Amino acid sequence: MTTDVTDIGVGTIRQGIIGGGFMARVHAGAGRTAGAALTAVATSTADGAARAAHSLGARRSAEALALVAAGDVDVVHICTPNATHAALATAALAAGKHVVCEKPLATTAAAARVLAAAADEAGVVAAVPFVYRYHPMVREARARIARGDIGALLSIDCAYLQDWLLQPGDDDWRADADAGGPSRAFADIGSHLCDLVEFVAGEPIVRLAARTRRVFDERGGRAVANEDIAAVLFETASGALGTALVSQMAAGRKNALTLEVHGSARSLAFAQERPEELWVGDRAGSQLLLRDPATGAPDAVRLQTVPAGHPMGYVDAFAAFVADVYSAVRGEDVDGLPTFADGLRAAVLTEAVLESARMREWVEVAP
Ligand code: SOE
Repeated sequence: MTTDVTDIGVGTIRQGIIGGGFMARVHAGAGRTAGAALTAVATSTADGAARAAHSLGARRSAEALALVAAGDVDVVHICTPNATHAALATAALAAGKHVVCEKPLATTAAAARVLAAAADEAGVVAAVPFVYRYHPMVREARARIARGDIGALLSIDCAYLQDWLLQPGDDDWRADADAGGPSRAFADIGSHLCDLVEFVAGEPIVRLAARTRRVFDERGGRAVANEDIAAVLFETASGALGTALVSQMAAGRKNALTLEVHGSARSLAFAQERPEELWVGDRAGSQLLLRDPATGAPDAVRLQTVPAGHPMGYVDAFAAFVADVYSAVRGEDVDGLPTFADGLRAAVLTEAVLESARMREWVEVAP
């Protein structure tokens, strides 16, 4: 890592962000919390970049390809529409930069595979924000499963439900297959869900059967070619059976990611909108565990920045993710960092879902 010592501290990581929307704001805030300096922001237009640089507090605006090569940027954060990820990440890796690329890493598994290989080759830190891994109670669930608390894994019941595309007039670039890719609901939020299933359960999904549904063929006067809803049956390596419902049209549900894992001894349930809690299901009496750095598993405790009773949430999880990226950039070992290999995994699962839905068949997924 090179550092410009003229006006920022030695060792300060210099962040460059491409994109000016909601996620760019989240990445900038998380970078600030992690002690980074935001040196440059790029968007698709010079005016947009200047506005975004001002509102995010960057030192300057830039053009995207200039930003990835800039000498005053150590880590490039890519927060642009899905179809642009692969080219920007490729350019950043070629310039020797560390990269944080929003999910989906690419709109095809083939392109994601090339990126994962390029990241390995470059020997840099290349991460994808599967940010829900960074809720302390998710780490608590993962640690309990790893140490055998729930017994043998039997079944998994999970969902990711939103309602922001409920109406025919609701539109977004994600609904445009050219910008968003061939999958929408699954690539956008189902990818988070599958990542969490495999991360928490500690085993891969090995086969799945899916149906997808597009409720409106047109949004914003444009033809829609990707799905609003996906329902998936799956099986994990040890034979656990799972169900996953993914929808951007579930009225009243805003960001309802839920994961419930059933073992031969106990169950565990986490709900993203109630991130301070982990439900421990037991036939002899269930418990609602509250986040508490005094009692948690070490990996859950390390992500807690405030004492029990001071609610932590999405923004804290994102800050913890970015802090781990920067620790990895400094050469430290961090457990559970989602990398381009995990981005590739999500792309493979997304293609398996589309293929199964198209063929109306179970599809094998290589671990
Ligand atoms: C929109 O569906 C969105 O912002 C996703 O893109 C994010 O990944 C998810 O965390 C929340 O919903």
